[in-house]
Amino acid sequence: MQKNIMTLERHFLEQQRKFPLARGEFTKLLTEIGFAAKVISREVNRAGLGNILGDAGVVNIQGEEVKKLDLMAQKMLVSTMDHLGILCGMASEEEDTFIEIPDSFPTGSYALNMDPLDGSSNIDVNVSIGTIFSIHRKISDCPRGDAADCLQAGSKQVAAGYVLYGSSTMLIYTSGHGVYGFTLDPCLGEFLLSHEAIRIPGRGRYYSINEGYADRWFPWTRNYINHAKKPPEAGGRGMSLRYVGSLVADFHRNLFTGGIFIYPGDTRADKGKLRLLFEAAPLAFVAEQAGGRATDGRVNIMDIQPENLHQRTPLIIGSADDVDDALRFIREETNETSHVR
Ligand code: P6P
Repeated sequence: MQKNIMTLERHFLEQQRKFPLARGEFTKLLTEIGFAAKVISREVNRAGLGNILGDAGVVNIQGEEVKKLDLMAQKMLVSTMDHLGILCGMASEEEDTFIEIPDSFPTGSYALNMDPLDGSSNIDVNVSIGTIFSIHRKISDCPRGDAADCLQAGSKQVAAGYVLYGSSTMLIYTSGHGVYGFTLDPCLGEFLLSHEAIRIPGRGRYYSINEGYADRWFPWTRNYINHAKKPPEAGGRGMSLRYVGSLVADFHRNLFTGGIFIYPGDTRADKGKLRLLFEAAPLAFVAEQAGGRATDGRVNIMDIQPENLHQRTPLIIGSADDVDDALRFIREETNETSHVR
C-alpha cells in the first residue's frame, strides 16, 4: 500500500494553505481541470471502441481537420469550467473567438487558455496526445471578462501545465513554485502525486524536430541540427532524433530525459506552426520552472505580449544548455543576415 497517497485535490489544498490570501477559487479551478482530464482520458482510452474516432467534418481556424475527439475534449473542458463562477472567460485552439461565460452563470477572477487535445494527427492511431492549459488573472475592466484577459504574456500566468494521455495519463503543472507530476490511478479514478520538484537535465540526448521540412529551414536550423547530431570531439554519441508529432509527448519526454524541441520558423512560415497562447507559453512556464528555457529564437517565450488569440510563434524549448547552443547558431546567422526566426 502506498504510504502517503496524495491526491490532486489534497495537494492543491495543502498548497493553498501556504498562501493565506488564497480563497480556494484557484484550488477549485485546478481540481476541475483534473476532473475534465479524467473524463477526456476515459474517452481517449476507449476511443477505438466507440464511434468517436475520425474527422468531425469541420475545419478549425488553423485550417486543420478537426477530429471528433478534439470536439469532445473542447466541449468537456468548456462545460466543466463555464459554470464554476471562477472564470471570466476562456480561449481555445478549437474556437475562433473568446469564449464568454453564459449570462446565466456567475463569473470569476481567472481566464483559461487551452489546447483541448494537442496532437490531432495522432489521435486515430493510438499515439500519445495531450491537453494543454494556461491560467491568467482577470485584468480587463469588462464586468464579465473579454479577450484581453486571455491575451497576456506568459510571464503573467498564475499556473500552466498539460495532461499527457500516454501509456499512463499524467497531469504536470506549475503555479510558479516548482513543477509537480500526478499519475492517474484508473482503479481509484484519482490523480496521485508521483513526481515532486521536477527538474529538466541541463543537457539531453534527444532533439525533436520534423526533419521532413529540412528543405525549408533557415541556415541556422540546419547548422544547429548538424551540430547536435555530430559526436562530440571528446568522444561519445551525438544527439538522437525523437519526434512523435505530439508536442505534449515530445516535451514530456525531454522534460524527464533532457533534450530540445524545435518547431522553427522557416522559409514558408516565419512564425512556424505552434500557437503562443495555447502551446508555447504554458509549456514555457513549465520548462522555466523546471530549470529549462523556451525562446522564439530572439526573446523568451514568456516575454512575448500576444496580439491575437491564435498568434503563432517559433518554439525552441527544453534543456537550458541545449537551447543556449541553438541560440548561438541563431546569433551567428543574425550577425550575417537580417532575417532569422
Ligand atoms: P508537424 C499537432 O498538430 C501539433 O500542433 C503539435 O502537437 C506537434 O508538435 C506539431 O503540430 C506537429 O506538426 O508539422 O510536424 O506535423
